[in-house]
Amino acid sequence: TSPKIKVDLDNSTGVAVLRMQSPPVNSLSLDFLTEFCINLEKLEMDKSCRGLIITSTLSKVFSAGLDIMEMYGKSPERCGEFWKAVQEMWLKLYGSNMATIAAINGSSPAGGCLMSIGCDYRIMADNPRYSIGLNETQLGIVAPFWFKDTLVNTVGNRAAELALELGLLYSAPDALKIGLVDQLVPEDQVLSTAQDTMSKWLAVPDHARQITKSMMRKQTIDKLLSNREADITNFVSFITKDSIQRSLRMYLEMLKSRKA
Ligand code: CO8
Repeated sequence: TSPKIKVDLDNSTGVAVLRMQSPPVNSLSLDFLTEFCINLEKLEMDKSCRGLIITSTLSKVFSAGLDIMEMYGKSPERCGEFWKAVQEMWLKLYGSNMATIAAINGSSPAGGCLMSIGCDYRIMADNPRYSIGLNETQLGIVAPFWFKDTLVNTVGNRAAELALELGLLYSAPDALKIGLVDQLVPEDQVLSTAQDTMSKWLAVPDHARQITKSMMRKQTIDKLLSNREADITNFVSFITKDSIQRSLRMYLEMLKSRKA
């Protein structure tokens, strides 16, 4: 199978661009997440890499979030393995020592939004047709506490409460209004703006930036680290329930029928 992720590290700037290239929608399957984590780990250990930009090669979609097929009709063991990989992706990204920027060049629902808010800064294409948000409740599922914590850390408690309870997907302009993204730029400038912005982040001494980032995020990360097994058990028992499986099936059917 061809790689779902392509990484280019520019040794002169110390900036890596990670491109998600898994059609049709960069959904986060177990394979995708495993590949993502391996790449992140490699960059994290590479002393010459100081900044990471995450973007998509697909037109219109950054990432559709977790692969719903990984949560539908799968064994509890497999669901547990999948969830562990989702946790790992978030732990590695949210806790990265690198400066991280999401160059959001398309829609970014649910897990795609989690990946975006796991970065230090978000630049989104100024296209009202693209949306971003944690829409879990609309699928009849519940965003776990660490999704919630990451959102609260990004937009504050009240905006997070509204966003999560209603499962809101925000258009790019609305996402900017609530601070879910930091900047909108024309679609063809998303990556170049991310590169320019990165040079500002990298002008700050690494050690000071890293300690500060850890100060801001450590508590949130430690909360998952000390509850990892319980969080997996919780996910598996929730997602394998008949009622939740029915909700997911209805949502999948809705997704398919929408195209016609
Ligand atoms: N997983 C699997 N397949 C998907 C997903 C997905 N997340 N999203 C889209 N697909 C499939 C579609 O069904 C379609 O399949 P097919 O071609 O066989 O009909 C194909 O990908 C293309 O999709 P679209 O035609 O919809 O593509 P568009 O370009 O029109 O739209 C979007 C792209 C906007 C990304 C749209 O596909 C969309 O909204 N997708 C759904 C996104 C979503 O709601 N994701 C939620 C995933 S759940 C999650 O990430 C967090 C879960 C937390 C779990 C907590 C439990 C306790």
